[in-house]
Amino acid sequence: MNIQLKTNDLSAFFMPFTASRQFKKAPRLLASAKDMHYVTDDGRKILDGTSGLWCVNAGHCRPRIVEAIQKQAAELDFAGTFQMGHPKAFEAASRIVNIAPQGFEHVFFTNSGSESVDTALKIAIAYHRAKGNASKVRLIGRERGYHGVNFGGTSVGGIMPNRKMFGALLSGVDHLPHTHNLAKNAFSRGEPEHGAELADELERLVALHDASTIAAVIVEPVACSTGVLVPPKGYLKRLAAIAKKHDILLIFDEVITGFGRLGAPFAAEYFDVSPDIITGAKGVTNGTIPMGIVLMKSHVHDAFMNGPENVIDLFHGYTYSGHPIASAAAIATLETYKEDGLLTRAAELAPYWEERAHALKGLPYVIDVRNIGLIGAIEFEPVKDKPAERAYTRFVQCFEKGLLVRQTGDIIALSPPLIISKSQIDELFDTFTAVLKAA
Ligand code: PXG
Repeated sequence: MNIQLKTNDLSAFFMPFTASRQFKKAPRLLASAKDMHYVTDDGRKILDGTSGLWCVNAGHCRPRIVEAIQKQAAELDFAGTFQMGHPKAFEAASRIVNIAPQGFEHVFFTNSGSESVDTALKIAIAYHRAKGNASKVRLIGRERGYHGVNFGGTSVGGIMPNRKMFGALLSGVDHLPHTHNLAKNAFSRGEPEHGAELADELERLVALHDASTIAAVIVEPVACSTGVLVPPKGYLKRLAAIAKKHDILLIFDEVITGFGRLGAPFAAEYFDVSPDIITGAKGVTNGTIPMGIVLMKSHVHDAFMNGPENVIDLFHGYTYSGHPIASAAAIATLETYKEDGLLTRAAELAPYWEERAHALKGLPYVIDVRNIGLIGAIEFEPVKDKPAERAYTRFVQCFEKGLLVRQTGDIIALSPPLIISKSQIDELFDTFTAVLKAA
């Protein structure tokens, strides 16, 4: 038995999405956080330019949320929601539906974005079957899409390294092309001009497979994980029209764009597009307690309400669906968002954010700047034969200078908490500019 457990031993934790041997030689450890900042284990203050992992929309350790979690843990630690219930899960569901886009009247609870995506895909297939269209089973994703890491989400996802190690994945999946086009759209402010016609590729897939075999198409309204691909003007509307025409359910994966990131509660409202299903997670509890959501319109939900009343509606769910502590955290999070006006605050900050982001044009190796809402991305010219090296080096240099950014490939993504002040936006871009100039 190991009785001399070393608390500073980093070997036991097999870290997710991490170059862990490199990391463990020079770890970056965060010990505490408050509002816009982390504090490292050696006491350095770090400006959080990424809302943790795109989740801490109201800033860190907000008292109302902390207190709600503490109180709930002492009052009702666990109660299931299979053939049982507890009040907070119903209250959280009602409150989430209250801020959801029009027509979204029901919510299924999960524990993560990945689970929300797999739940949404299963619901889409089951929906068609319940409506008597059992042949509608195919799922359409998009190249460069990220829908989490479970089998369904990996299958509809379009990021090669996330797929290649994991076998043939789900059958019956196809992909739309991604919308990234540096030649035509580099340095676009907000939605790029070119590429709406890429939505017509859904017609091509319908021609190939026939609509009678296709259950759903899933896209991120803004593809964030892959390095922030903002949809071309008109693209999402065109995609929605084609999906509707063929009775294909449209799923917006709003795990990142939900809860105010673009300046509207959900991206569906921002883009004025009405999907059938919306997946969410992250911001629903401000990142505090794992929780995911699958919002759906009544026609989707009601398709499951036609069987005998004594038979389970949907044979799907998780032990922790609607967990009491997550539910309490969600309620307190929504109250905090409301109190601080955070679900729309990004709209006020977006013009200033855009100005500061695009001022990076012309700095060494910067080949694109993209932005929407309170999201920004800077793409670098790769170092020859060393993909991702340029952006990774800058990520480390930013951290050393007290700024947390997120690196993916040769792209740096920025997505600060929605409470950020203008002077903190200045601080973020001043630090980032200094790093880029020094390189
Ligand atoms: N869908 C989308 C659109 C996401 O962005 C997931 C599903 C999966 O969520 P979970 O909770 O299972 O991780 C995500 C997650 C990054 C980054 O830095 C992005 C995510 C997660 C971690 C890092 O880009 N997105």
